[in-house]
Amino acid sequence: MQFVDWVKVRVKAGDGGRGCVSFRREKYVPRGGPDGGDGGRGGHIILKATRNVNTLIDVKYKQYYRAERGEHGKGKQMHGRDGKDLIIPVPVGTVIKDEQSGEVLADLTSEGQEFIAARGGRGGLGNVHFKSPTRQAPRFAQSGEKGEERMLILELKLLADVGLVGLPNAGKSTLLSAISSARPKIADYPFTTLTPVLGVVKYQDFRSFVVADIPGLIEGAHRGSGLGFRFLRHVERTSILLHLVDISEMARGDPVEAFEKINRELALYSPELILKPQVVAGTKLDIKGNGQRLDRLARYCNDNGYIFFAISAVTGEGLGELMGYLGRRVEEGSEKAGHKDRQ
Ligand SMILES: Nc1nc2c(ncn2[C@@H]2O[C@H](COP(=O)(O)OP(=O)(O)OP(=O)(O)O)[C@@H](O)[C@H]2O)c(=O)[nH]1
Ligand SMILES: [Mg+2]
Repeated sequence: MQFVDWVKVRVKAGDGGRGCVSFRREKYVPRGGPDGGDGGRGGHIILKATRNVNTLIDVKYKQYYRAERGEHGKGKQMHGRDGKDLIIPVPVGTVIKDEQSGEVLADLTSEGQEFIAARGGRGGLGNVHFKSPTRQAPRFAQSGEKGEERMLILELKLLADVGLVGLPNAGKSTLLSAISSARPKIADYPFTTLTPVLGVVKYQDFRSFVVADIPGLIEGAHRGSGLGFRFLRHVERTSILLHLVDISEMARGDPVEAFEKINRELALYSPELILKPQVVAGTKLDIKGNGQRLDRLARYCNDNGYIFFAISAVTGEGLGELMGYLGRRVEEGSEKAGHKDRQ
């Protein structure tokens, strides 16, 4: 299925129903007073976060949502029925912005969270409200208020604890499939992963954290080269980046250069991203060859204050230590944040 994480959508709440102009008719009462009821409220447009959807694709194809109008008021002081609210399901992690001002209106980070994106118009008052000593028979009523209409930008930013970054082919998806039940596509060519994939890593019996695998990054990614840039927003909310570097004998180029190249792209994309704590893992330890690349990267990390692990997603070597470490870091991070974003 197509992964859609950015859409523009127009929403229009329901108009309020008209108030009613009506007069009582009773036997033996020749001139009954006004009894026109109020119109109903128009339906709201409500965005609701749910885990049942993973992308914004439905919203993208619909493009325009309109809620029901309120019913008009009726005689005998009867209120018109309110218009039905229209609830649009969106994935958890959807950020809602006003298209015109760019202002963030809401950030739906937990299951079931709702946001009224456009308010239904109030119903108009019926003529029963407009009777006064000098005006016994008001022949008018209020019309209903217009429902709000606005253009929204919806942006999905996945909620994960750890984001995997690295060059294409570094072994990100293979790692994710080794540590979680997620099954991202894996292959021996760059840009195998076309859309982000989340996996839940279980460790120490009952604990878990979420890892996001995104497409590989290449030089120029921040300008739009390759696929990576489009998906970097999905690691913006992680608390740690796990930076993977291929240290196998099959890899080409200098591992330190590969590492720095990715970091330059991250910095150019967003200064915040580069300030996130980074843990480095040299991958494909099972085919490390003479180990020169591994040694070079390990020494660089040591000299530059990066925590370094060497792993093989194929044999499982080093994975236990790395996951235990990441789990502890994620926990510390969420304690510091006072569990603000995590529920
Ligand atoms: N021997 C060995 N091969 C590995 C290991 N990890 C990944 N590979 C191989 O490396 C190739 C690329 O792996 P992927 O996991 O698809 O790499 P990726 O980083 O997700 O690549 P993109 O999605 O293109 O960015 C595949 O052929 C994997 O089988 C490992 O630990 N050992
Ligand atoms: Mg991949």
